[in-house]
Amino acid sequence: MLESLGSALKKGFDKIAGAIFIDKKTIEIIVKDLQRALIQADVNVHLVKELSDRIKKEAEDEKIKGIEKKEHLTKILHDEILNLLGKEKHELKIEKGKNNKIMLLGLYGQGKTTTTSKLAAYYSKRGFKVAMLGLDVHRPAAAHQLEQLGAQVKIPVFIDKTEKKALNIYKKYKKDLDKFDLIIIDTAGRHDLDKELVDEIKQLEKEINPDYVILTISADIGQAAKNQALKFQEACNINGVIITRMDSTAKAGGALTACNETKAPVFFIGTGEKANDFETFNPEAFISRLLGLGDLDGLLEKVQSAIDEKSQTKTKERLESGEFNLRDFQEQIKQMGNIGSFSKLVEMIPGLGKTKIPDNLLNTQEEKVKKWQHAIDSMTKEEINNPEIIEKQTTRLGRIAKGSGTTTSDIRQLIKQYRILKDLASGSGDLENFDPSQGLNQKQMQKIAKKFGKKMKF
Ligand SMILES: Nc1nc2c(ncn2[C@@H]2O[C@H](COP(=O)(O)OP(=O)(O)O)[C@@H](O)[C@H]2O)c(=O)[nH]1
Ligand SMILES: [Mg+2]
Repeated sequence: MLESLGSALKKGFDKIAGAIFIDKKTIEIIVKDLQRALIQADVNVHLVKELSDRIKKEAEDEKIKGIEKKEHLTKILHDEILNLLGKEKHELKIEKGKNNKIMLLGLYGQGKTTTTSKLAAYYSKRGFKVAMLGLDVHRPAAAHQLEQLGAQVKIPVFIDKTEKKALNIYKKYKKDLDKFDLIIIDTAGRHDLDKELVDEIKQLEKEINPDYVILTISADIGQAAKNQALKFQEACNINGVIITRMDSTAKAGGALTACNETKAPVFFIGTGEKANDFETFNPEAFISRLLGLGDLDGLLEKVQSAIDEKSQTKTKERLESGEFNLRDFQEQIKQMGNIGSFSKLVEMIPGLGKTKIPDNLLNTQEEKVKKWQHAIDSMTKEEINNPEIIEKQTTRLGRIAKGSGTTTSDIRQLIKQYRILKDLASGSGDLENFDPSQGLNQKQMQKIAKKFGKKMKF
C-alpha cells in the first residue's frame, strides 16, 4: 500500500539526516522527489504545489542553522504530509446495549457489501452483538453475497431475496434487529448518484435514523474521491467515509488526501478482500508505517545521531574553500565507521544523490579503506597537500607503498577516489558516460583532473 510514496518519503528523511548541511539545493532536491512521489500517488497537483511552497519557504529560513535546521526540515516535512492526510484520528462512537445503526452508501462496486461484513466482524470481535441487514434490492445477487459473507464471519444476516422495496425489508425485521447492539446496513448502489438513488437513501435515512451514514469509496478512483464525497455530502448527510481497496492501487494517496480536502473523516480503510483486511485510519500511525519507523521523535533522533556535526561543518568549509586535501579525506574515511560506507559519505554531499554515481565506484571495502589510512600515514605533509606529486614521481609512490604495506596501485586508487570525491563535491563531476565495467577512462580522468587542477591550483 503506497510503497513508492513510502520509499520516497524515507529517502527524503534520509537525505536530511545525511546531508552535511541543508542548503537551498538540498531542499529543492528533497521537495522534487516528494512532489514526484505524491503525484504518482495521484495527489492533486495544486495540493502538491502548495505543500512544496510551504516546505521551501519554511525550510529556507536563514535564522535556523546547523543541526537545528535538519530537525526543523524533518518536522516540516512530517507535518506537511500529516496535514495532507488529515491530522486527527476519527472514531465511530458505538456503545454496547444501545442498538446503534451504521448505514453504508456508495456507487456500484465501491465495496459496500464487503465492508458491511468487515465492519460487522470488527465490532463482533470487540464484543458487540452485531447483525447485518441487506437492503440492496436492485442487484439480484446482492442478498446472496451478503448471506455468504455473513456465514464466513459467523454473523446473522437479515435479507429478503424477493422483496423489491428496501424499506419493507427493514420494517419486516425491525423487531428482531432491535435486539442487537449494532446493525450494519448494506444498501444498493448505482452507476451514478442519480435522483432515484438519492430519494431511496433519504427515505431510508428518515425511517431507519442511523447513527452513522458512511460512504464507501474505492481507493482506485484516486483524487476523484473528492467529487464523489462532495456529491454525497450534498445529497445525503454522510458522516464520513471508508476507503476500500487500499491494497490494489497506487492511487490511494489521492483518495486519502481528497477526502481530507472535503473534510470527510476517514474512519476505516480496507486493505484486502478478506474480513480481516480492515483497519481504523490513524494518519499519524499511517505515516509512521509508510516510513517504516517510529514517530517524529524517531526521525529527529536519526537526524541527531547520523553524523558528527562539527566534523561535517569543517569538511564543508574545506570543500568550499578548495582546501580539501588527503588528510581531510582520511578524516572522512575514519568517520565512515560511524556512517557505514563510502556511498553514504558521497550521499552526504549536498545535491549528490547516490543514483548519479555508479555503484562499483562506491563499492569500497573496509579493507581497502584501511590500506588507504596506512598509506596516508606514510605520506609527507607535502604529499598530503599535493597528491599530484606522488603520481608524478614513482619513487614517492614506491616509498609510500613500502612504508605502509600497500601497493602502488592501492595508492593510485586512493588518489583517484579522493579526486572523484573532491571533484563531485565541487560540482564539476562528469560521470555521465561512466562505464562501471571499464572504470574511468583516460578522457574522463583527464577532464576531471583538468577541472580539478584549475580549481585547486596545483
Ligand atoms: N483488494 C480488495 N478488494 C476489495 C476490498 N473491498 C472490496 N473489495 C472487492 O471489491 C469488489 C466489489 O465489492 P462489493 O462489496 O461487492 O462492492 P459493492 O458493489 O459496493 O457492494 C469485490 O470483488 C470485493 O471483493 C479491499 O479492501 N481490497
Ligand atoms: Mg453490494
